[in-house]
Amino acid sequence: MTTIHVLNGPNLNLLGQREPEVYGHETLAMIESRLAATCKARGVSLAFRQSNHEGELVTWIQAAGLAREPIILNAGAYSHTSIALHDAIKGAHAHVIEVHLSNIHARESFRHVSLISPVARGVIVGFGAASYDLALEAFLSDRADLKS
Ligand code: CA2
Repeated sequence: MTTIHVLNGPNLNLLGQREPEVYGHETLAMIESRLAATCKARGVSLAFRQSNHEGELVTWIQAAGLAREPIILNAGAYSHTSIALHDAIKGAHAHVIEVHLSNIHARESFRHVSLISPVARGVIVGFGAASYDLALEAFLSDRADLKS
């Protein structure tokens, strides 16, 4: 069975507890349980993870990429800074949909550039927690990308 990986970067463990006006009221656990229900109904498995450590995200991206399993990635602030994550995606030929809860282009200028976007298959930003659901739907509706 195909596994879809959802990888979350630094500070996303705080979701729903602080800055709800920017990031909404849903916690990461709530997003995970909704995505898990969708995956179960559609016959794929879900690996949902969060880390505050860049190297751990690199390891997870490499493993999923080399296994030809798709990744939904919210790299948080590392999106704007991490050549390591960019190289991991490129090096492992990972199929990544980049997601952001907020519209990074409508915020501070330091958030306008993503080092993930040039190596992502697609980018979904600004729809709050629904950004994750939209990314999942994109993978599920393009089953050619999924390993059987
Ligand atoms: O909009 C997004 O999804 C971001 O990836 C969220 C990151 C931010 O650095 C990116 O520019 C855009 C921040 C995640 C931190 O989330 C928090 C949630 C609640 C309270 C504090 C931080």
